[in-house]
Amino acid sequence: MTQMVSAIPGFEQVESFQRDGAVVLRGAFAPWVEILRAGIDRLMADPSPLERSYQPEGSAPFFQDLCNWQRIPEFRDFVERSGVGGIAAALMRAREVRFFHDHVLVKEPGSSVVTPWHQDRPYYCARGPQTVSFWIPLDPVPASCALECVAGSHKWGMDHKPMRFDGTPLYADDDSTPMPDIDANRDAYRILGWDMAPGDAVAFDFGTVHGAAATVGAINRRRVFSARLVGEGATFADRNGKGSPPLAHLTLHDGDPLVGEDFPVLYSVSA
Ligand SMILES: O=C(O)CCC(=O)C(=O)O
Repeated sequence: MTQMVSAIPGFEQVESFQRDGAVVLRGAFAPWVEILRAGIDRLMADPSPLERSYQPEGSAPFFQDLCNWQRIPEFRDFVERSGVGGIAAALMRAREVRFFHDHVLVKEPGSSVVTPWHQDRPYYCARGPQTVSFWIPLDPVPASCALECVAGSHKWGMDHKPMRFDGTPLYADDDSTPMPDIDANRDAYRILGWDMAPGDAVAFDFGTVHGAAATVGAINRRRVFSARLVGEGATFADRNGKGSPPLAHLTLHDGDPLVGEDFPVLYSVSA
């Protein structure tokens, strides 16, 4: 089978990812735009049980669904043939890379839903020293409603209190530190954001603080395919049934190596 493999990031991009916890990769997945769009059409016509969409009154929908790569052929094709594992390996400086999960986020123009500032790490049912998500827009997205990342926040040394996107805490009696009010104090942070073209990607660490504006006033859809991967040493994290993704069929225990057919090895260097 032929591969449609994207360019491996260069030294500067790897340094930026390591230092800032986020980097933009221009055109990295451009050959995959039409394929992933077709996959999203297929998914939206037949969402999974994990679909969770938001549509406040008067707003256009924000569709989300995850863990569909084994069911949607276009997504499986991307996982197996895009070379995303090699790109992740370069950015994380990893010797082995596993796929963690896929996540589709479609904000229709006119969605009032703001993606609040958060880190993914305290939500995920995986932890590890090497992590990366690729946020891949399939439409042009101006910086005003694209993903924003707080540079260096993956090295703040803490996970902030995970909240549901409706503003309630995910865990009762969670006394961990709340996320600071970044919007009230934007000048205090180095906030990274870019005008994005279809097939570009923002690669960011699971610990990086990130968010995205609403699409009120946007002229086109904001279809995003996100691929999340881990390097060596990743383990299963038991979050008392509230971990994301909610893969209820897993038999792993907290601290077990993150292995199994849900998490295929996409890249490996033998010693
Ligand atoms: O696309 C968005 O609005 C948010 C994306 C996000 O939070 C993520 O990919 O982890």
